[in-house]
Amino acid sequence: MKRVFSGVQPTGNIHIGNYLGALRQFVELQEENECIYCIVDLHSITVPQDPKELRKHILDVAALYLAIGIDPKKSIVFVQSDVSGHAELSWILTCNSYTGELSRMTQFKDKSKGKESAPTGLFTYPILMAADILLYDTDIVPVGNDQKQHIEICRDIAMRVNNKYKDTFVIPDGRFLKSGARIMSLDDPTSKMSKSAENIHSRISLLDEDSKIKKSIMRATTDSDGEIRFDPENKPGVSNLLSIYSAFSGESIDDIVAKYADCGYGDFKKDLVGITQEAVAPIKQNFNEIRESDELKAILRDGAEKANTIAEKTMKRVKDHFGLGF
Ligand code: AQP
Repeated sequence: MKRVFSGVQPTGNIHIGNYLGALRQFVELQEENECIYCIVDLHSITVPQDPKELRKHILDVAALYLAIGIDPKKSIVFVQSDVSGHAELSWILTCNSYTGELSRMTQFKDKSKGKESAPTGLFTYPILMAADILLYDTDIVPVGNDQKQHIEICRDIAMRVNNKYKDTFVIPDGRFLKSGARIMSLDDPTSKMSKSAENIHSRISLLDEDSKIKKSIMRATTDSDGEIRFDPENKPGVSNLLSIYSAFSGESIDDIVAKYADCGYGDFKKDLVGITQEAVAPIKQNFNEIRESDELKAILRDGAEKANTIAEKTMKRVKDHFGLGF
């Protein structure tokens, strides 16, 4: 049995990119592994958050975890700031990482673009993520493609520590899906779909109303040549819609292209609207029931207790190996 860890930032409603790239793996993996799923609130404050909104989003993400099928009897579900080991280990790893390697992270470059000075937390984000993963002796990290670089730096730091001190950390592997690992923005298919993008029609949230899903897909950016073909370089908009269609329906891209060979974008988009609405309908229904129930907070408290028991063991080992304390 392998140990699995992953997390989502409570920076807004989970969108279909988060779901197709990462979250649907969470459900599948819990059947045969020991899974730990976290709501990474400490990561979310690397950019300013409204405290009231943040609290709401933490519970929304927790409810969405359960709504998509994460079973708290099989998996540990908890909030990152409830386990102090994340911040503690993060500092120890900070002392074993270099500004050079952090400066190469594309997420930092993107999020700090055009700013003379960026928040330090944005710069050290990958170290906190490494701490999240290493704290639980994680074997597998199911994430979207955008996290590849962060998994690499986590592995580098872990190997560096293992070489310098006694064997301390398990070296984790990222798990990336073939289909849906990078869903692009609907209004600008050259950048990834994101929770915090200003235009709400750039994404589809798992909690969107049917009418909003329809509007966002029907106005999604395509191109003027009218041919349904998978060509991410020259036809990023159509290719992105084909990826979403394939990830939700399970049909191969080639089969979908053949099916719509004689159709225009309008017919293809209309069918994609139906497929997407159908896929998120049960999640929305489950979410509304779970979000209102008293059980949600009890599940998070129980999850934090279980996570803390594992984290404390790792921290004891780390402190022993580093000679910290007495
Ligand atoms: N567009 C995407 N396609 C596929 N997977 C994606 N993920 C994120 N965007 C896509 C994966 O979802 C998981 C959770 O992501 P996150 O909440 O940690 O933060 P993020 O990567 O910063 O996601 P957003 O939605 O873009 O948030 P904001 O707007 O706040 O920056 C991760 O496994 C991620 O790979």
